[in-house]
Parts: sequence; structure tokens; C-alpha cells
Amino acid sequence: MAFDINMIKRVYKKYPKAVEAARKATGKPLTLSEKILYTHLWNGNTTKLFKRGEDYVDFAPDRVAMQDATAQMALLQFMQAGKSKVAVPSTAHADHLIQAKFGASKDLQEGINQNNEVFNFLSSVCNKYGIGFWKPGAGIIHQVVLENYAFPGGMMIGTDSHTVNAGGLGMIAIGVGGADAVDVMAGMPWELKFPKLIGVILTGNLNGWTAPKDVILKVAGIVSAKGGTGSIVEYFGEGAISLSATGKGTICNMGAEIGATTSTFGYDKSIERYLRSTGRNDVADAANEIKEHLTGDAEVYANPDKYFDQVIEINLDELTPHLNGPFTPDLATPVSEMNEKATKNGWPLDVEWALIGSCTNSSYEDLTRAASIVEDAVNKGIEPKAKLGINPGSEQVRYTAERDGLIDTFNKFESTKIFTNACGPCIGQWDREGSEKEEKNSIVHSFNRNFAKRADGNPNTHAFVASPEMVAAVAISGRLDFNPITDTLTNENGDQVKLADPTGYELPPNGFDVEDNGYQAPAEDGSNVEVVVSPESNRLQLLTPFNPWDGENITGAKLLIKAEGKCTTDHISMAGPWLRYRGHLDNISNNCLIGAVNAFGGKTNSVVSQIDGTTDEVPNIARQYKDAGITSIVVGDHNYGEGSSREHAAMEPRHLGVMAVIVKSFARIHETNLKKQGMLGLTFVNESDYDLIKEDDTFNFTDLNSFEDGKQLTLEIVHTNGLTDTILLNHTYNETQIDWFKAGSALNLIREENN
Ligand code: MIC
Ligand code: SF4
Repeated sequence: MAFDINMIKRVYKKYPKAVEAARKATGKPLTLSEKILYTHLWNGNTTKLFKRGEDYVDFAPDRVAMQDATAQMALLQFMQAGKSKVAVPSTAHADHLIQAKFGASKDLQEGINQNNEVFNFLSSVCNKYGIGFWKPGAGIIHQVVLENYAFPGGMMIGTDSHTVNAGGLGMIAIGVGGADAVDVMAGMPWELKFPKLIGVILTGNLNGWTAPKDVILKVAGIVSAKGGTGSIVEYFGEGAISLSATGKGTICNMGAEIGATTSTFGYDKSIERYLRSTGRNDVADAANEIKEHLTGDAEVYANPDKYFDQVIEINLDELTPHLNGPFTPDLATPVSEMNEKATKNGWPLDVEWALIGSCTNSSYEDLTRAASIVEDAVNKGIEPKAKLGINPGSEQVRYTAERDGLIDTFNKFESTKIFTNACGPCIGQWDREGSEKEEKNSIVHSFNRNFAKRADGNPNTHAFVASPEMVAAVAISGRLDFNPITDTLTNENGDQVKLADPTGYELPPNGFDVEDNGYQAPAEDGSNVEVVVSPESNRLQLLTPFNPWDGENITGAKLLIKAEGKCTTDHISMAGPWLRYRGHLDNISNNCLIGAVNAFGGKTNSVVSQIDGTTDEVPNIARQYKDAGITSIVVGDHNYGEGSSREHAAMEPRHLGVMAVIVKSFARIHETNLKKQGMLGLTFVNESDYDLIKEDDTFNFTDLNSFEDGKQLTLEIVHTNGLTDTILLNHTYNETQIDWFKAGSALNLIREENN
């Protein structure tokens, strides 16, 4: 039986009426995305049409998921909300903190030893508040969610940007900061600007070396890293139906890399097969009863231009394998053009490591297709040139893969390392030998993100994203520009041989199996469970509420840093070794903005104090301003805060005394995180005003006391030569969000309401 089947049945019961009401209110046939959104309105069935991209709407998500690196902060906040139990089914997953080094069993034990305090904290908070806990080694949050919790037509939020993976089962699943999760777990509505809709028609069928990954690598190339911002991407067409459910998950997962709010697919036979194969006949049967509501209306898919804000068409017959990178996931290069592009750009052609895994591509199907390439190479007597590392997505996948001989196949290459069922190298939890030398090199992986330093901390590692089968082929050839469709390799007899096309199983022919899936159910009554946080701990720290706004204009503020170019959440609050401080706000604040490039001088983590002229690291200067009672601001470029959902990227500057972040444009989750933490997230009305900002300017807000929905704010920039520029700033705060600012944070408001 599926988890929470009664909740799923309750949701399905609402569908027919809610969809009918939405059709009436909108006066048109509906996309799947609209059906799910309108069925999950906080205020019940709709009588009005929401304006896409404009109206803030309150939703009632069905469930919440959190992973260990974000759950700590989310749950520390939840503990302040004054509730005894979560209001909707929720889970936490221990997957981000385990380092990959020697291989699964040793690494897992080491991970548990190193993070014991945090895992115990999570386990006891979950136990207390009714949250399911997936222990270290159980798997990566999004694969575990896909296998156990995702259901067609459902809505969930998760404190991780790749929560969107569950779109593969036809959900609207959205990545959020911890404070948003707290709202939903505390039984309050969750607010989102009604998204725009991008329709992607998939025609034809995947064949040969082309995989679901290539669909999203191609989409990322077309749409760019910020092109999906504020939109839901809905895939449909015969090509969509032909993809496996986990393949659909891969595509939805990487929708985060184009900034999309989420992505989704209509309920179909492959989703049904996946539900049944993962032990959820009850969900499949319930979905079948209302299946016409779990996909877009036929008129919509027949005339997509009429119903979507943007339509993209991809013919799977013509799609070819891609490698995206380096340093950004939207730099798409067809494998056949890699040689030319890499040579022109000086990307190292020799590849040292090829990694398969991450929440994006760690399903049973992914492993079988990659294993088929390894098997073929072994049979043809080809020795791999690069090392192969594999992180299975869940214990269920790993156990089944081992039973079916796939792990043995990978191990036929002497250098293969099977790492823990966890994020591992995808989030910098990788003790890669020699990375400290910072040599220029290339790696290939099936992950979703490839920002600088992300995998191994080396800024000169050029990481490229590809499908698991392509990663296996690159591992064997050791070349970035290897095109398995046309190129040959020399085998042990000196013969030229070609690799056969990958083959695989959508689902395990003998079914999934697992001995211990790593799940810990919460106590029925958690009131006696004690959660202890030691005041001496350097991993965990209880939160102190941020100060409310004093009602005065912010004046005399100094510039902490003007960030130039790409400034992702990895730049603002780096992961890797810093993940250990995710539950300790003061300690993790020591990584605040250390990856951002200072527009003055072009260096990272080097800014000048306007108090005494010294040059120092960003967090030190921020603390200097804070100690002196001076407010600081941060200025940034486009798509500021792209990437992760980690609210640390907002809480750290807030903790260090930054009150405003002024940029050319924001990534969605980060903008919300800033608002939730009581900060000002503002954008330049004239982008070129970015150029007016000098290192030693002083900043005065002049009309904060009339901060209102829809009204621009004014900023006075006083230069040291005595001249002043006055500029206008846009914001997207509604009245409630302005109240968060006034209260000092959204959580302060919840707390006030509960007292
Ligand atoms: C990531 O892929 O960047 C992460 C680590 O999973 C983050 C969450 C985090 O920072 O903990 C994400 O994608 O939201
Ligand atoms: Fe983990 Fe990587 Fe997926 Fe983030 S993208 S959840 S770090 S596997």
C-alpha cells in the first residue's frame, strides 16, 4: 500500500468539481498545470480567472519534502512556529551530507560518524512532529519521493530546487526555501505567483544514443538558465507518452536549470507502469478512475499556441546526444560538434572522471543503459580511460541493481567506484584526489548542475552534463569529444571497434526489491520526544528572531559587494565542506558571498571596508559593518540567486546586517527567500543603473515609509565626490510580504499569530 493513500484519495475526490469550476471560470479548456493548480486552491473551487505571471495565489499543497542540508534550518524554524505536529504529510531525507571517497560502505559509515549530531537532531525532530525520516543511505530525496510519494495530479513543495523531479509522475512539485515549508507544515496557505505556461510538444521517438537527458539539455540550450523563470513547463505529445516515468523525471528535474517553477507530464501508461512496479497499485487504480482530469484537455494539446504563453517543439527522431557545459548547464553542445567547440575554447579534451548519479539520473533504467555500454566494452576488450563513479538513487534501486548483476557489470572496470546512495559528488561531497592542486581538467557527469567548484572544489574543473549512457561512453574513451555514433576505439588486440547502442530496461523485469529501505516512521504521539540542541554545538544553533523594521528609512548604508556576472546560490552560500554548518547560522555565515566576483577588482572574497579602507574577506567586512551599526547592501547582476533553494543564501546576509539586495533580475526561489527573511529584494528599473554604483558610495532609501504593493522605491546614491544619483527600484512585494519585511521575517509574523 502506498503511503498516505487516504490523502491521495481525498485529493482525487476533489478533482471533477474543481476542474469543472476552473473550466467555467476561465471559459476555456485547461492545461494539466491549470487543473492541478486550480484543484489545490487554499480557498476551494475557483470562481475567478487568475492572471498568469501577475496574481499571487494561495495554494494548499498535499505534502512537503526536505533534505538534510535544508531540513535543519527549515525545522529549526518550524520549532519556533508553536505547533505540535505537521499539518500535511512530510518527510526528511538524509542524503546531502555523506562524502564520496572510498566507496559506499566505508563512506556511509564515515558519513554517519561525522554527522551523527545532525542526523540525531533530524531523527528526533521528525519523530516529535510526525515527519517520516529516511535515514542516511536510504537514497536521494527526489528518487525516494518518486518511488514512494509522488502521485499524478498532486501538489507538493520541497526544500530543494529539484523537488520538480516529481513532475515525472504528473505532479506540480515545487522547490522552496525552508520558511515556505514551515508555512505549509504549520497548516497555513502557501503563496505563489500564478505561473505562466510553456508547452513543449515532443514528437517522434528517442532512438540509439539519445536519452531523456538530451531533451532537457536541448531545452536548456533553447530557453537559457533564466528563460523559464515564473513558468511551468508542460510536456505533451506522442514523444512524451513514449518516455519512461523516470525519464520524464529526469526532464522535469533539470527544469530547475532553466529557472522554471516546475515541469510536468500528463498521466499515462508509463506513469501507471511505474506506480505499479513500485508497489502502488492503489494509487494507479485511483488515478485511473479520474484519468481524464490528470492530463491536459485534448483541445489544448491540439492547439497549444492558443493556450500556452510559449510553445517549443522538439522532434525526438532528430534529437542527438548533447554535452552541456562547462560552468553552466545551459551551454548546450551536440556531441558531434564538441571537438570544434572544445578546441576553440580551450576545454581540456581528456577526461579523468565520469560520474553517474544524482537525483536526475540514478534510476534503474539509467543504470541498465549505462551498464549495457560497460558490458559491451568489456566484451569487445576495451579498457576504460577514465574512472567511473556511480551513486545509485535509492537503496531500492541499488539493491535491485545488485540482485540483477548491474553492479557486477560496472565493477568489471577495475577503477569503478560505487558510492553511497546519496548526492555525493553532485554537491561537492567528493574527496577527489589531487583536486587541491587546482589543475585544469574535464569531467563528465549525469548530474544537473556544473557551476564552478561544485563537484570537487577546483575552480579549473570543467564539468559537462550528459546522459548516463554518454557518461559511460566518455568514461571508456576518456575523451570529451568522443562521438559513439561515428567514432571507433582501439581494443586490446589493436582492432578498431565501435560501441553498440545502449539498451536497458524501463523497469526491473523481476520487480523492485529491497531488504531495508531506510525509512523511520514517526512516533504516533511525539509530545514526549525531546529535541536537544547543545549551546556548545558548532553544527546546530537555535535561532534568534531577526529584528523587526524600526519604521525609519534605511540611511547611511554601505556596499558590501557589487557582484559581477553569474552569482548563483553556490556563489552566495557555497556547499561542499560548508554543508556541515547548515544548521548553525552564525558559523555558516562565514561563507557568505565568498564565491561572488567583486565588480571592483574582479576577485572573489575580497572587498574593501569603507570604515577603515582595509581589504578583507566578505564575511569579515560584513561583520565589521554590523558591529559598527552600519547597514549594508548587496548589488548583483542578472538571475541573481540562480540554482538552489537554500535559504542560507538569504539568512546569512540578513544575519550579517545586509538589508537590501539590489539586482538586475532574480531567480524565483531566492527572491522569495529574501522576502521571507525580512529583507528587501529589489531590481533596477533601469538596468544600466547597476553601473552607477561605486565601491565607496553611501545609500539612502527615501520612501520606505510608504512601501506599498505596486509602487516603486527610491534610492539615493551619494558618491564620495559629493554628487548624488537618485534611482528607482522595482519590487514584487504584495501587502502580506510587506508585513514580513515590517515584522523582520515571515516567521516573526507566524509566531506573533500563534501567541
Ligand atoms: C543543489 O542541488 O544545489 C542542492 C544542494 O540540492 C540544493 C539544496 C541545498 O542547497 O541544500 C537545491 O538544489 O535546492
Ligand atoms: Fe542532491 Fe545533486 Fe540532486 Fe541537489 S542536484 S538534490 S545535490 S543529487
